[in-house]
Amino acid sequence: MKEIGSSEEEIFSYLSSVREEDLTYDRILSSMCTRPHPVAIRAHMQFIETNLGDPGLFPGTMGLEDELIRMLGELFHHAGAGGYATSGGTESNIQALRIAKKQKSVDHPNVIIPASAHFSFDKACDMLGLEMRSVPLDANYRMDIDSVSNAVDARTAGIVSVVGTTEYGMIDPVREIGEIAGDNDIFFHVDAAFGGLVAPFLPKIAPWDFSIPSVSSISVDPHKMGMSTIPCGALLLRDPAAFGCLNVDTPYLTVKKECTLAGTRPGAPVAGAYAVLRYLGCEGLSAIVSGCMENTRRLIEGMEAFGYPRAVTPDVNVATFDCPITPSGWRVSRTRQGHMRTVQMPHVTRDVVESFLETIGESHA
Ligand code: 0PR
Repeated sequence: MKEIGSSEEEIFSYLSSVREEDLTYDRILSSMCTRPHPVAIRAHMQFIETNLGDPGLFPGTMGLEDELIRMLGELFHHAGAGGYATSGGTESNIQALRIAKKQKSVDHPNVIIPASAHFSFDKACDMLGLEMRSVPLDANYRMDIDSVSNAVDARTAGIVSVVGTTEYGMIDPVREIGEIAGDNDIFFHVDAAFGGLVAPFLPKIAPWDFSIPSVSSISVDPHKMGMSTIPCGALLLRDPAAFGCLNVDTPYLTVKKECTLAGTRPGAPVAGAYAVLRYLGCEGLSAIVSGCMENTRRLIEGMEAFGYPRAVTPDVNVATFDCPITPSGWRVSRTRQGHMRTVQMPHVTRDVVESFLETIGESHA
């Protein structure tokens, strides 16, 4: 740090130049984040100094967090769900597995996760000393039901399914896997970090949320398809009291116990998420999801016309292709199997899709 401070002008001109090095979302098809909605940005700025880590000082913001959780709980068919706003899917998944582990007091506990699970589960299992039993997928990249049955044993503390897999955009057979969890009385976590704000708005969809009695917890990230400011995830529990096993004493705070992973927690993205969900309502979110799904179908159709077949027909707005080329000037990613992976986020409009296909056409020619 310099001895003497710099002028604001100097700093902000430097910051502008740094920002210019960043990519803009226009040509990014590899991300599950998007430009935050203007309403989210406005609410975020209004709550910029709030800290949910000491909620007694910010009772208004704490109430807003409760309202956000209630909105999400209702959307997932359980208005009485407990929950709190996390920094994203990683924290939600870690916390869910902490609870699963605490509820099962056995030596060498294991958790069963699909091979498609996000790498946050590697982190969670490493931190928690859980054996991670990764089970294979079926031909459509969904968690294989029989493999789950075979992997369960007396030391299984949790089963995880994914709604909207990171790589292929698939929804696991939650009901069937839920039956296995229910029959064996095992904590069942649904990672809907991406799909939690997509699946409720899809026209034809099998139940996947708290409407399935054995679903214990759900993670969902407003900072992905909820167009909220980063960082905003949420962990919801069917039984709010189940958070109690994570409580630590916080003697000098305004609340005497805390179950969250982070201490200091920003209220700003919570306000952002609350505002954007309330502003859009189910109608607005449905319109956004149907646009993203329409763009996904158009991209698949366009790519196949060039001879690049889809890897699978996705359940949510993630399209993957057997396509070895990477169009210049665009960001796409590659799955572990080497497929081109694209995510049709709200910033990936119909015009963006057409322009992407044009570049593919030029590279193809
Ligand atoms: N669960 C699922 C199903 C996810 O897809 C993700 C992240 C997580 C959990 C973890 O969420 P956080 O990253 O919020 O902790 N999925 C994206 C991915 O890994 C995250 C991402 C977003 C990566 C934007 C890159 C990017 O540009 O691909």
